[in-house]
Amino acid sequence: MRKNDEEAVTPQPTVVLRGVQVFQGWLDRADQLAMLAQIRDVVQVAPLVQPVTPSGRKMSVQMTSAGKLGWITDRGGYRYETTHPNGTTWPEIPSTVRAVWDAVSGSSRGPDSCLINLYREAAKMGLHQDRNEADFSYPVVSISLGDDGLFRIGNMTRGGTTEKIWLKSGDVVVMGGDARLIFHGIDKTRLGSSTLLSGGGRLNLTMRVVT
Ligand code: MD3
Ligand code: FE
Repeated sequence: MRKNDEEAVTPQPTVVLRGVQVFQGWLDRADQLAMLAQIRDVVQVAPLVQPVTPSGRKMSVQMTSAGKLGWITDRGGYRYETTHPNGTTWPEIPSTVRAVWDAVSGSSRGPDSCLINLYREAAKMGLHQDRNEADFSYPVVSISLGDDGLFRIGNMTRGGTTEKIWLKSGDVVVMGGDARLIFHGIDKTRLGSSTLLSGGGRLNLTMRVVT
């Protein structure tokens, strides 16, 4: 489709791994800084917390959310809630973050939730599926900011071979179709590989339709 046509041009991923689409360098440095400024405003209202799994293990990432619903975990289980553990309503999803959803999701419905994960030092995330949402026909869109993260992609069931790709600051990942229920995780981050975050580390923003 030509650029001036009314319907949006469907962007093409730079890499596709097992159906997971990676848009490398989607955001330039100025875009990333503008997004980071909006994330700072979110975190002032809804501070990052160190979550605990239902079995009582501390997660190594720090988390908060924006949007109508936020994903939380504690002794009570994995779930979405309408408020932060401190009782405040989650802030709105920042406009720069929402704009990425609109550009790459191919979905006419907006996201209910934006999970914000901060990886500092040795933080990582084990292989898991995202399945706390009601309808897996909607894609998940994720944005990487800051230090590089080693993203691991497995299969629709646990076990089997995996593939890895380093996600860099400004990369966008879309998991739609069959890839929506693929096992995935972050093995490690490359500390100091980016100067975007003043305290160092990696930020990941993940947008989802929940209900
Ligand atoms: C593939 N976060 O919060 S984002 C998560 O970088 C999560 O913080 C990782 O996995 C992070 O649940 C990976 C990329 C991602 C997000 C959701 C997916 C990949 C996905 C859902 C289905 C398949
Ligand atoms: Fe996930």
